[in-house]
Amino acid sequence: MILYSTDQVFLPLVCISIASMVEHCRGNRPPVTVLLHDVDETARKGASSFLEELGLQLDLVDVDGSWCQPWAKARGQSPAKFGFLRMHELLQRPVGRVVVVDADTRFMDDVNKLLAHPLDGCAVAAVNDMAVVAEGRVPDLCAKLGIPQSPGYFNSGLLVIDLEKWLHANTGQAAIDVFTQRSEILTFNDQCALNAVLAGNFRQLPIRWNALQGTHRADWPVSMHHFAGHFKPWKMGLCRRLPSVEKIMGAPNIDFYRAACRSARSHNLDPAGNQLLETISAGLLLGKMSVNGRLRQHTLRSSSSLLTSFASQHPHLME
Ligand SMILES: [Mn+2]
Repeated sequence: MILYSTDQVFLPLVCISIASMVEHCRGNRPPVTVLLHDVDETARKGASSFLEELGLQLDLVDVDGSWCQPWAKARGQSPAKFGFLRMHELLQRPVGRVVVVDADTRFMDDVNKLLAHPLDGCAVAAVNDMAVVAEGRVPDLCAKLGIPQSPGYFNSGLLVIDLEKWLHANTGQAAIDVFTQRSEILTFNDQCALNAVLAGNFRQLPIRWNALQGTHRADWPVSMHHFAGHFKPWKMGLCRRLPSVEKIMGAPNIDFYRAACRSARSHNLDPAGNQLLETISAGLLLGKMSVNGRLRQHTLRSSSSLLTSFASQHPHLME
């Protein structure tokens, strides 16, 4: 089972991520569940007609996200971020393993490999967060969460979960309890909460499965792009044509999202959504300054020597 949790704004990107996943499936296509938070009828119909063409076993599940208020709102977060923590109540078919995926992702490899990946008795497998590595923040974040520095701090953009073990350890509820009881330890929301609860008890996946934009070197292999950084290939307005910006996002990714967004729009799904303002401001001085700032930060991160030392210390994660 592949699981996405979204609100209306990110629904088009979820559809695009699913399309990229299907494109790279060699064997069976795993069933897909999308948890929908505050999605209106037009967008729901658009998503189901877009996804219908992919020939999937698909469950679109409407979720009432009010259970995580007021703390989600207080943190400025959409309830969609937390839906997967209660997935066992929401999934509509029996499942052993769940791959939880962010909306801002593009698959380049067969997701069935993750469904078969050994978990060595762990409830969760995930990829070390290389942005956190690049910025040298692993020691501080781990200390704040009260967890060991090894095997490190993972990114929650892609999680492989053994549902039975996850339920047995009450992992989802324990992460929810962090929000209501220990929220002062949190820096990155659900990601920090899960890292705190698992306390290093996760199986490390090769970093190719969560290739974070901005900290993934051009010569490292990629099984899934994660555009969590400052540059989004589906937006950026005209700035995406700047050679420096295009180089970071990768021309093939820009082309992929351009075509995918066109297809989404033909199903009445608008990936630009509320991003019109950004498109307009991108041409203005403010936009240019913010792009320059992002470029500076990108250069700092991507040239960090901590990335190279991580790579040499963890050769098995670089394959
Ligand atoms: Mn993300």
